[in-house]
Amino acid sequence: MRLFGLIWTACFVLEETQAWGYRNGILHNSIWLEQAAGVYHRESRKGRYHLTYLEAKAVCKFEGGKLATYEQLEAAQQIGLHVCSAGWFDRGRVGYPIVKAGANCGFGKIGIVDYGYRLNKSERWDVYCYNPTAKECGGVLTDQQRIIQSPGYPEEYEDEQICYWHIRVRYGQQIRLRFLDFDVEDDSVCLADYLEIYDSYDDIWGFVGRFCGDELPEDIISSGNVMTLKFLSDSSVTAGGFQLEYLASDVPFNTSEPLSPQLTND
Ligand SMILES: [Ca+2]
Repeated sequence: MRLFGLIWTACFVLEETQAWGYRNGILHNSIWLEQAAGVYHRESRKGRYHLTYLEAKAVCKFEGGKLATYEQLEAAQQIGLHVCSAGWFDRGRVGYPIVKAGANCGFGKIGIVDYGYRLNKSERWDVYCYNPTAKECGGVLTDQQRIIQSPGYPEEYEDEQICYWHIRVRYGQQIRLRFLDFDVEDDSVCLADYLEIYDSYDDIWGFVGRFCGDELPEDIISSGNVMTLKFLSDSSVTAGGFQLEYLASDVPFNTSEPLSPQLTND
């Protein structure tokens, strides 16, 4: 029985790994897409709502974590985790965290939308895992100002990295990105390694640009209070990596101003 379990897990994980990749022109990976307080949302690489309770457990375990508890999900929601997809969490419960009420998600509710303990563990949902130590890259950033670096910076980044950073500042604020250092494997159309910037909650809408090479990109200013950064490296050739700083502001940015608040004595 134990051996069967082991084989099952190995087959499941292998299948999950193979299903990784592009779907509808979008590289599909949600491991680090949403993460706060060690909690992150994960869907099967086959797509949304494909995981049974047993499979959901295996996904979290494979990544060194476990199913999030209701309390952990609640703590993550309180610092900004907002995912419009129901997932398994500890003890066979299903739900999702909502920060901003919307017509299409959460029935206008803010907090944990709770579907309760499911009797049928073969139902298929996404999953919410908890792993406070595995944050290699990416995450949800809610600070007013912060430095973002490629994994391992100032060392070279590694092959096959996928990081998502979600910057979420107060409603009504704007975000300005300033690049401090930039060196990503160069190719003419940035197909190998790249950093992409989105003026939105995800990597589907609001595409701003894709960057590679060693030319320092210009400052980028958001239209709203959220931005998404995605860094991807392929299986060969790395480079020095990047470092950038973001700053939030209550008043619209003047494009001629420097990003950092200048501390002067006057
Ligand atoms: Ca590369």
